[in-house]
Amino acid sequence: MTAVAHDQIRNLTSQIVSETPVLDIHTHLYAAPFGDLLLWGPDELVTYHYLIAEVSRTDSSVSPDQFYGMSKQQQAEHIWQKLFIEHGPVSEARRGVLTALTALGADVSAKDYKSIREFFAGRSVEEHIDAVFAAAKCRAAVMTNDPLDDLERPVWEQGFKEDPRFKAALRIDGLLVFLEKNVDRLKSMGYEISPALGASDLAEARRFLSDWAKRMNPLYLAVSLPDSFRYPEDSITGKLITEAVLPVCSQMNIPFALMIGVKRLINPGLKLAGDGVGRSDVGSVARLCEQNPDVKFLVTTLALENQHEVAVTARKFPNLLPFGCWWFLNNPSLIEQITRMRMELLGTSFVPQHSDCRVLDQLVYKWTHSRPIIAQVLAEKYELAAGAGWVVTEEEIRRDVKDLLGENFLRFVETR
Ligand code: RAT
Ligand code: ZN
Repeated sequence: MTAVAHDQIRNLTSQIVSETPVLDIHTHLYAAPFGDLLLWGPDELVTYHYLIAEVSRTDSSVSPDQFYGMSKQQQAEHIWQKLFIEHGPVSEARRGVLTALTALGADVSAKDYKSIREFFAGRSVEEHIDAVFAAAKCRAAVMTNDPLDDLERPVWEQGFKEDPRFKAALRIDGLLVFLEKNVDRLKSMGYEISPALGASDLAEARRFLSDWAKRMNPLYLAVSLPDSFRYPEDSITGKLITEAVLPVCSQMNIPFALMIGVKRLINPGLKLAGDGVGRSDVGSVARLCEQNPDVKFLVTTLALENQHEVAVTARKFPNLLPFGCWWFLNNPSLIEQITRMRMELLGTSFVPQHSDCRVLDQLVYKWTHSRPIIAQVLAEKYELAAGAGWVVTEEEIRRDVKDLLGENFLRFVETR
């Protein structure tokens, strides 16, 4: 055992957090065999929907319709001009672009977007995946896999060579939230699920979930739900959760991930960039955990106001694992506040962050930005323990960091 001197705790913790490989438990990335579903490269990076929202309020001379009518290259050049050249890149999403470009070897100092684009030209996707995973020190990223996506489904049906850096998660919004839109698609896939949700529809929904869980071997089933979500609830979503999702999760021992608090399309013209946030009902999470002790729940909520209640609820339910600082919470000041509060209430028994990357290159910035914050909070807590007489050892720090950056999640998934 290597005791760490009080004045070394901070440096050593930072070093360990910065070098420990992370398992990223929620992304929108895909392995190479998924083809165009994997977004990568500078044009995708600069047109991330977080930046589309920012440019729409910074430059009103281009309407969202006009913006979406541009080519991807024109969109990227427009965003670069408005958000980087005409105004300082001080928002978290803009800083993220710079961090990623620089870490991947591009020179942003000339502020010339075309030369940055040029720098990446000619790379293969495989090379880029290797470069990004190495720079992000990421051991694996969990995808968001939707069997109702017509581009994605054939890849699963045909089969592909697995890349151990990409893990599956079965995303079920198409069934739980958008069933009405998907009745015909489900039928063409061999599942008769009418929104009336009679006994046979529910049996079919269970069959759909378990067939696809067998095919994908997902680490969890996942859904993103509005702030208005309640459990139990007499709605299509509520019935499907109670009668299909929970039984399948329990039988197959797969956790159910709920991402709660999105207000979809509060500005529809902005499309993917048009979603907002609302406060969720954490009492519903407590009821889910209490009434389904044999199901494991991964939960993240979008509103800052919900974070404390979720952490307190997790103290009461070992089958609840809070994760990540989701979307609008993925900002340094909020990550710090939320991580400190979670650590004070839960020790290390939570998952401090996930990236939510939609573009491969973002993996670098999301982790480069979060790691020092996690390290700082953790180091502060070790220093306090040391102040209270505890001899902090390097082994303890390494163990706890590994837990926070992946092992907590894996243990949770694996336990019965
Ligand atoms: O963070 C995001 O990019 C959002 O658009 C959503 O994808 C959200 O994370 C989700 O998974 O629904
Ligand atoms: Zn997401």
